[in-house]
Amino acid sequence: MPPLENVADIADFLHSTPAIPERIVERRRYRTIWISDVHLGTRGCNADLLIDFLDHVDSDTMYLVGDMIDGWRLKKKFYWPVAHNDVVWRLLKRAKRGTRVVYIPGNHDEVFRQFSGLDFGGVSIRRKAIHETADGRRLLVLHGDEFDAITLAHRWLAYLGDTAYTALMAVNRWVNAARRRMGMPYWSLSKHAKAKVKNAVAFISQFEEVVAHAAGSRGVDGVVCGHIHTAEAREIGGIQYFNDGDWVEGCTALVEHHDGRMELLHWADEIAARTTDAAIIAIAA
Ligand SMILES: [Mn+2]
Repeated sequence: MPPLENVADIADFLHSTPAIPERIVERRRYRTIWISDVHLGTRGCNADLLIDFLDHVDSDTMYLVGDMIDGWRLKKKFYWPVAHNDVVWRLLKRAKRGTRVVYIPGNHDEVFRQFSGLDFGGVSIRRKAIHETADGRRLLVLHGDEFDAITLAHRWLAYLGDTAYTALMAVNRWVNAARRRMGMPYWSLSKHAKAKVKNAVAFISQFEEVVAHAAGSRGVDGVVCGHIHTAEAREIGGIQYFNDGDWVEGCTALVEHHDGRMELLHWADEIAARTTDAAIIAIAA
C-alpha cells in the first residue's frame, strides 16, 4: 500500500499546479462574470479558449450557469483531457482566492442539483439565484432547461437531430484545427449555420420570450440564462434578457462592469484582436 501522504499529495487539488501554467498577466476586473455550457468531458468543449479567458479576467462574483460538465456524454464515453482538469482547477482556485462562485447546475450536470443549497470549497451550489447589479437591478439567474417543456429552442437543429449536431461539431473541430495550423483565429461553423436556419431562429426567439416572460411574472428586472448556446443581450417586453452563450461554439461570457453595465464578451474575437495587435507591433518594430 502506498504511504498515505502520497495519496494526499495527489488528491490535494488546490496545492497542485495546472498542467497549462497560469498566464501572468494583469487581469481585467469585473464585478460579475457569467459563463455556462462549457460541456467539459466532450470533444466539443473549447477548454483552451476558456483557460485563456479565465487567465485574463477576474471578478468579485462568478456564476457558473449550468452544463459545466457533460455527464450524459461522459456516461457513454469517458473523455477527460488535462485541459478539462485545468478548467476545474482554475474555477476552484478563484473561489479559494476570494471570488464568490455560484454554481447553478444545468440539465447535463443535473447530478449536482441534488446538492443545491450547499456551500463547499468557496462554491455555492444553487438551483437558481437572484443577482443584484451595482445599479440596483434584480436579475434572476438560472440555466434555462426549465422551459424545455414549453419551447423547442433546446433543439434548434431538431429536424437535423442530435447525430447531425454531433457531426457538425466534429466538422467545427476539424475546420478549427486546420485554421489553427494556418495561424488563423477560432471560427464557429455552427454559429453561422444556426443563423442561416430559419426554424432555429424561431425556436431561439420563442425561448427568449418565454424566459423573459417567466422572469417578468416573478417581479425581477431581468434574467440571465444559458442552455441554448446562443449569446444575447436585449430587452423583451420590458425585461432584460441575457444569455451568456457557451464554450462549445460561440465561446462567450457575460460580464457586469463595476457601474452595473452589462457586456457580452466574444473571446475568440478578443484573442484574434490580440494576435492582430501583436502582428502590428511586430511589423512596426
Ligand atoms: Mn442545458
